Amino acid sequence: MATAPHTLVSMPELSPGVSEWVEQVRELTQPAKVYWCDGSQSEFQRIRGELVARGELKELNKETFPNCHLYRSDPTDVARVEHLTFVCTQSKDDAGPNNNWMAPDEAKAKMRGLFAGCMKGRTLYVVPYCMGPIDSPYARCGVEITDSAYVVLNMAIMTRIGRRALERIAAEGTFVKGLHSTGDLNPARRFIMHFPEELGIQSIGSGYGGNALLGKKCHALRIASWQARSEGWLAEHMLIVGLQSPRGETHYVAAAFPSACGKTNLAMLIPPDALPGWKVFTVGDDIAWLHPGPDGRLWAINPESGYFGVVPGTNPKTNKNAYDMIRHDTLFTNVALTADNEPWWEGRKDSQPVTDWLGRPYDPSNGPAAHPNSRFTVAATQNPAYTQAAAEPRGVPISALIFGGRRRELAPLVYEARSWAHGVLVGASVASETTAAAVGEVGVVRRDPMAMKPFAGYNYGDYFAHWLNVGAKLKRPPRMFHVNWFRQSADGKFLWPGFGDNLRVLSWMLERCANRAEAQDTAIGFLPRPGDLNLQGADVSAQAVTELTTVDKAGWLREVGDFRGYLQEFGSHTPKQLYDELAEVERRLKA
Ligand code: GTP
Ligand code: SPV
Ligand code: MN
Repeated sequence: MATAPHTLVSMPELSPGVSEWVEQVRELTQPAKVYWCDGSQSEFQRIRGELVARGELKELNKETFPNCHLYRSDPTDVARVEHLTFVCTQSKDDAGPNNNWMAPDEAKAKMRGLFAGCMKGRTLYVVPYCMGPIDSPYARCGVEITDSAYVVLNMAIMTRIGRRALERIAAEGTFVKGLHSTGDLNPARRFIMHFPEELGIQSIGSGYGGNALLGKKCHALRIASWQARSEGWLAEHMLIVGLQSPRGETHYVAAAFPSACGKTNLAMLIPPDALPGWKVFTVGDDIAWLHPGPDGRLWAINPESGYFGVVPGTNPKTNKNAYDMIRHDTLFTNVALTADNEPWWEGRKDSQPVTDWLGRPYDPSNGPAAHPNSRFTVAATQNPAYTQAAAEPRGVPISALIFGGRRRELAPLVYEARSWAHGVLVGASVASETTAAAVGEVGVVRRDPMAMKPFAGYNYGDYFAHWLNVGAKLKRPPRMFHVNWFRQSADGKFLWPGFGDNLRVLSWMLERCANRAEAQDTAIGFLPRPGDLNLQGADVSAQAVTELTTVDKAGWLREVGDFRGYLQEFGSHTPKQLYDELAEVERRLKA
């Protein structure tokens, strides 16, 4: 077979700009070896084999979970660390009160000290990657340098890595520089630093998820949101899903929910039997890059090529697509094991754990068997609902934007905003209970505008203004909605069945978009009356539906006051239009 001419050029020769930076990092970190990842299947298998041989990765049951492996992270390193994540802009005001800030020079000096000699005896991997379809004008490239082979495997699944990404970098001349080392995994020496003005990321002391897979939250959200602001687009914590109705119309919607609040599940939902004729297509499960298109609509690409998804709760009833998808060729992190060497997690009902996520014999008094933030890493193409639209260079047109949170109380099942500006207010007012996706207390309601509290790479006041500006450019803006799948009754039970049944809410939204569905006009927006939702065959009481579609005026008046106080934290950065929209909601609540 003839060799393609471009493979005659070695990877370091392909991009002198990248080579020069790799050389600087090599001098600083002093690895035993430097290895450039070409992104081939054979390379992936070799690196995975080396991890298995070193005992860092455990092969799972070959018959029932072929090509699946378990990785146990350091027990102190199991989630994102928001308190150790910084946005380092020249001006503190640019990072805003929503971010931890450090002056760039101070941050670099601190990180230089930590990176000095940190790769002694280790391999330095150079991972060129592309976020988005490689031939998309909206895709952006970066290079992650890491000393973690586990990170390399994850990046290989989650992004498009290797030679083609490097070729694009060589042609474009710019790339995001991401430097990562697991360091000594000591939380006291763990920092995730962002330098948006220089397109730089430096991360040390963690090997886990969003802290270490730098293409994901660090690049595709924090750095990208900064770039998107000056370039007129949006980088968001959103799933993208296509819904084909029984009429044969396909609409794409994008939805922002905070971490561990249902994006992966909604992106691949299975229609309930009572709603025949619907088809669901997953474009993305975590991140959307949204661009105003020449046709006046908003278009979305998924910059990722895989899913780093929450394992607990996944079973054939909640999410059969995900359950089937992770039966083969999947990297599991921090799950438990059965006696048959199968992965096990809370919510997997068909077997029992014998070993917990820490490798100890399972004892319920030690807490859950799988870590609540245990994750699967899997190629998007393994999803039964995967669509080729995810590889479409121009992306997909968005008919509706959805915001949501995990709220026991107050927020109804669904409501629709009156306009784009009102929708920005609705998105900005998202509040949600904290989850195990980040270190810290779980179940505390906090403000999480557009589900971007941990990820907006600049001042939230400026971010809200940017959202308003993007909408003003759209001739055919998507409708905007807010949902809450997590309302609870007084005895702590979910009022709404969720998962596949969420299609009942989505179908109402699409009917609203087509001006075919009715609604009640309330102070907070348009809500379905119970009769406007298709609830045929749904396991939900009439009383619960009434509760889910009622606006608690006193509660909402308190919410408005609380939210106004929150907006004031951003001082003069908060756009006046947002206060005007809030005043209008308040006026209606008092009317
Ligand atoms: P990140 O990957 O952290 O950004 O999270 P995500 O938003 O993709 O969350 P995911 O879909 O993984 O869901 C997190 C948890 O919420 C899982 O344990 C799910 O089983 C549960 N969940 C998802 N959708 C629903 C729902 O509609 N109702 C209920 N009750 N639980 C849900
Ligand atoms: C999240 O926390 O929102 C995730 C997982 O999607 S992580 O990659 O760790 O950010
Ligand atoms: Mn996420």
